[in-house]
Amino acid sequence: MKALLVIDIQNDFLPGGSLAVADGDAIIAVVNALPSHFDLVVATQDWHPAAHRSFAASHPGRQPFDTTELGGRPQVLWPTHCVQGTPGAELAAGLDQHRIEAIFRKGTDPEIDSYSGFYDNGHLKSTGLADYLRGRGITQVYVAGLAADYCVFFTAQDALQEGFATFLLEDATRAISAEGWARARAQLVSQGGHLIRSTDLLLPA
Ligand code: VGL
Ligand code: ZN
Repeated sequence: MKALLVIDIQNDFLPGGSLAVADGDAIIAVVNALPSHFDLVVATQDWHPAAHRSFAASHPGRQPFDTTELGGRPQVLWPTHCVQGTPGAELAAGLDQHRIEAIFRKGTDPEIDSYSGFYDNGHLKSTGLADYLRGRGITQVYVAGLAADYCVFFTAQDALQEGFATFLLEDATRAISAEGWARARAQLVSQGGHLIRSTDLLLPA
């Protein structure tokens, strides 16, 4: 059984948003065409409290995209984004949500960031996504959404680690940093992940 994970397609990650991913809106039509190929569609939503420690605004004197440490881990300080209950945190209006059966929210603990849909960045707490997928008989996970080099990458990496056959839909994602994404995609391939395009879903298996 195959699941599509739709990662963080939220207003703040789209052009005009506070942590806009260049060309991020271009993936929406691609993602909207995917669900018919899947047994299950699940979404994630970055969902931060207003004073989240990953925000530069929570660190006086620091600027967005500076790096620091948080809980002993390297941390990029982000512009304030995806604050719980704000328009920027909503899934994109153009995203077709009718097949989305569950939405896993993450980044809710103010003290730790959470890129992956499965675990926080310290792998301290699970969102329950892995058990949910296993409970639905899922063995193959396909990942799409934003941003390629952060939440999509870490979600795909955890999916591999959880034992799912893992496919990243390259034309259904966009990155914050081209260099970061180049490193991340090489890492995924070295860990056994598959990089595919949505048109590959039309080919016989
Ligand atoms: C993301 C940075 C901070 C993402 C979320 O969805 O890729 N990136 N929070
Ligand atoms: Zn975030």
